[in-house]
Amino acid sequence: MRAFLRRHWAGAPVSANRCLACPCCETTGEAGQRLALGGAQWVALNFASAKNPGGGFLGGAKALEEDMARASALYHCLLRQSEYYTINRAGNSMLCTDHIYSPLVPFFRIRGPAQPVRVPALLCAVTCAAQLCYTARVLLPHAQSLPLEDVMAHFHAHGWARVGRVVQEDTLAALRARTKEMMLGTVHYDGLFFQHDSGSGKYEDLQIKQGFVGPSLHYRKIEKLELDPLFRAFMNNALFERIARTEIPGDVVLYRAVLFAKAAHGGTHLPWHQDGGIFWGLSGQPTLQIWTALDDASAESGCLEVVPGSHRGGLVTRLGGVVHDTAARAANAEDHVIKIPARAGEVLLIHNHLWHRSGVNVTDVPRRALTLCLMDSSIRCVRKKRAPRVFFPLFQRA
Ligand SMILES: O=C(O)CCC(=O)C(=O)O
Repeated sequence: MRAFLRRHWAGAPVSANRCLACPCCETTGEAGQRLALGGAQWVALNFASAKNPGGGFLGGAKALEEDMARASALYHCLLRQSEYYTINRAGNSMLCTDHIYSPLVPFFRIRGPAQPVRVPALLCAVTCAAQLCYTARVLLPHAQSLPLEDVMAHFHAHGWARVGRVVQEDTLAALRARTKEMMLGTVHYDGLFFQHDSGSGKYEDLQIKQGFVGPSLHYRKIEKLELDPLFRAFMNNALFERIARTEIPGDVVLYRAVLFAKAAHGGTHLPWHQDGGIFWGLSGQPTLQIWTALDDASAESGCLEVVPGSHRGGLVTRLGGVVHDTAARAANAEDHVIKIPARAGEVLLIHNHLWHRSGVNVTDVPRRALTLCLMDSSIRCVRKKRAPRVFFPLFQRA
């Protein structure tokens, strides 16, 4: 038996699941089909989720494991190994050394559903938990046992809370580098959503529905970061799971993973707003957002500003989104606003209904932050105009 390995991890120049540096530039399924023709028995290494069979396959994610799941019967083989997933979901250790061996898995597609093959190739697969090994390093050691009681009490009372500075410097550097690669278009995933700065710094001048408009460091927003394996591994960390478990009873899914960026001497004013309402097209209202500073976010670079306690008033309009000037004046928002500067690596919690905003960046360095909105998997997409969204499963109960 021989083994082959696809390089798709942090730092590799990837586009979805294709390796630009590799001379053959094939997916695992493609390489397997080709090699199987030679008659030898090959083993494919599946760098995988330790908690979810197929990783984010059902939610449409596109890294190595998901690509293999779409091209083969591997997902069904993994579903039969429930003990492996039960143990890993329940375990406190962030390191996982076990693996699953699946002999003779039929690979019946080259890539997507449109490319079935006439004769399926039979490959063996070794499924190894790559992600948990990475999450062991994404946070500073004290994050594992960080007490959360006071943090959550502050969050409930004021609508926001400081979790603390918990992210490793090399993780921040990797996420910042990946952000830049996505903005410059050297790393690309189908389905990433971009919004460029307005140029004037005014929110009302933003162009909607333009998406990626070419290489630029002046994108204010990138959404669907769960498509990127590096961001996905970061958000899948044990501290965020502990936070989510304090608020969300069932399986935890991701409503959105968004980068909010303000380039050096750039950015766009983000007015008072709430994150929810009819506009979000959901059967329930999410309440938990985990915000991580990738750079220092000072008053000068456009840190978050909030009206403490405003979440208790619920949504200002049923539609949600921007809180209009009349409502802000009526509530004397300017008398109550506080700025929340944050250091790179610091994590904040933001209630979806808290009035929050941020300004432009007048410093020489960028200010980028990742915000994750988490919710219970029982909340459904109720939009009618397009097919309902399927939300990315982040933390599942055993
Ligand atoms: O970071 C920012 O500027 C805005 C963040 C935000 O609106 C959010 O996390 O919901």
